[in-house]
Amino acid sequence: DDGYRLWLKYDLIRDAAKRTTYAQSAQFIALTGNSPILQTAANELQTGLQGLLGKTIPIIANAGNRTGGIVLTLRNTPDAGAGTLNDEGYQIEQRSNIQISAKTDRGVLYGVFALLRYVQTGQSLHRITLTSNPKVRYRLLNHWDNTNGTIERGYAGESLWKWFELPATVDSRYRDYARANASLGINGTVVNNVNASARFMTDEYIEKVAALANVFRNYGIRLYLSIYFPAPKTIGGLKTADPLEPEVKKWWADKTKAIYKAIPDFGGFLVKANSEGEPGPQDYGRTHADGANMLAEALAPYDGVVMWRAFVYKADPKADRFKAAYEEFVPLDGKFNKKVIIQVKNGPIDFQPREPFSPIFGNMPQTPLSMEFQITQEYMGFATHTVFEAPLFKECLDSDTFVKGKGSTVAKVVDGSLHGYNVTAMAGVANTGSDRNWTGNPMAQANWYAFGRLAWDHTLSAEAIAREWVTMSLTSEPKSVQTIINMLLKSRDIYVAYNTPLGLSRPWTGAHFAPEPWQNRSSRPDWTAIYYHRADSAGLGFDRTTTGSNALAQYRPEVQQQWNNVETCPLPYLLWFHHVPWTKKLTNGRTLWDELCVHFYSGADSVRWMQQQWVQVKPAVDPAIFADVAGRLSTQYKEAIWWRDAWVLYLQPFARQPIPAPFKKPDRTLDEVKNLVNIYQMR
Ligand code: BDP
Repeated sequence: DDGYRLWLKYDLIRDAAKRTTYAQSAQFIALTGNSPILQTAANELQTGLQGLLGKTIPIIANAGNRTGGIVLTLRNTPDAGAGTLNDEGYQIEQRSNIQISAKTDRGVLYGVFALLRYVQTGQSLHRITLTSNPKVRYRLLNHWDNTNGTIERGYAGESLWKWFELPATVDSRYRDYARANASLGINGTVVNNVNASARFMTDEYIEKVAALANVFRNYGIRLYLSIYFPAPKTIGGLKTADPLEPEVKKWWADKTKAIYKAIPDFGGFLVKANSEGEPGPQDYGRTHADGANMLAEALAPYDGVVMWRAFVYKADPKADRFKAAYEEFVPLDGKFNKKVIIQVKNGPIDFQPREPFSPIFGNMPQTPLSMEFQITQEYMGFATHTVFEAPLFKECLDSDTFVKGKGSTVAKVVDGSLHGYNVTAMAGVANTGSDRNWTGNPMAQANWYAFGRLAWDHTLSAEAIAREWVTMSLTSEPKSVQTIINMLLKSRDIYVAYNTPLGLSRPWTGAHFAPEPWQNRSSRPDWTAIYYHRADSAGLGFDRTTTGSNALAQYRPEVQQQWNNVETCPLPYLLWFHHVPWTKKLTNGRTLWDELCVHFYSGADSVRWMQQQWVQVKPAVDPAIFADVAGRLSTQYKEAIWWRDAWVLYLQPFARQPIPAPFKKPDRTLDEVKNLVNIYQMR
């Protein structure tokens, strides 16, 4: 198995009796109504059942008096049954037939995938009754793909989009990409990098992306583009890109019109502006709101939105980067056009393996906020380390902001229920590429899966998501399923333990892969590692209490209380908020130094444990996938030790403490580790 089919394997169910039972309720597929998406839904159901049950189920136009089939229906007029459905929700009910009904064809498509998931995970269809609505409206992948085929922070090959061949040649893989996303309920995709090329606004590229949109449309997926803010200058020939200049507004209005002509269901723009060197409205003395609103006005005649990113931080040597996005965006609350969604990374810094939730969540009650997660493992071992991200996503979504009292979770901010808005969104930076198995590491498919499922329903548990994914993708043998779930659920904490335990963050430079806690030189202080961990002879960690940067003040008092006392701060967040003396006794009785060592050493050892778990499932999983993952785990083990040694050897001279028993001193020197990293960074 080369992994290409992802979780949509549709292999024959081995148990013949089970097949017969399913087949009794799937004697035909009746499709009333017609639209390309409904056709997609019927075809997908037919293909899926053909694989699972080993027979071709006929698609008929009308069930008439027949029973024992599956009926796909659109209910445009709300009735008792569909009353609780939103535009993309579905209802599945078994009466004399299994009815899959929805208000829109997309809802029907999502219902079909839900039914297939039921069968794929071995659940009974008898008397099935299921109603499901997506909790957020815009559920998007963000691809950081460039015109030359490379992917920023992509670890699974080249871009899926073959720009040189498009629009004349349309790779069949685009369709499989769309299927996979639709099966999760993802309904939009930004195809190009947030560090955007202006070329995407040229006629040449609009034609190319339109060819992609034509494929995606049949799966209910709308295409979006990242824009380069100064495009009116660079490709439009204007002297300025000032968002308040009439000629600039006109340029964007005309451009938007041209895009909608080519792509009538175009989704809108994603914008990275005045961030990490990208130009933006501030270059003209304007605000983020001025920039975003100008684009929103260009989109006014159409059903499109602006997703404006809040990932900003100025190069101020005295500033705490943690506070930057909040400081720039919170004052703008209420100043954005209705079509603007502010897209906020889950944490205040940058997709670290563990971050507290961004304090922007909850603090812009008048502005829809989109959650931006990073699926691609930029900071989590690329495609070699196995890190299941659902626990990370959940940890953030379930965090309580307390802005409207207890229970004001980040998820409720994002799904609009806390502040009562219905323009809601979640975005995941994609981990897909041209590798045959899409994600490089077969286990990383689970992260794409988890993002999609949580964007649909953030109340799903990480365990439930893992169970679905493992059962559909790897094996249905119960003991092995449990072993893999167990391993997945622990994998993120294991990574954190050897990489950034106790609230450490960002111990690296450009590549974001090799350990470099010693890295102290860069064009900006906040692009060094020492800026973040602040190791010195007194202790370790970033003081963000009132004696330090006071970033904690950006949270509600109840949240501050959880974190602002070094005596009671939960250990996973300790060094995010405190500069802690090396010999300080922590809540569990160990000193900081000893506790760090426990994490580094046991983290690395736990990768061994993961290897042992994986060996146990060998008989139950496909040999090629088994070998692929086993190989990656052995690399991960080597690299976990590398991380452990780098941290321990680098921190020990500050801590001036022995490595506690039973751990053994690394059998290499700090210089040797540094040298390894230098060689790694060479070209
Ligand atoms: C950082 C990445 C960089 C992205 C940036 C962003 O290293 O490649 O461009 O995030 O999100 O983490 O804009």
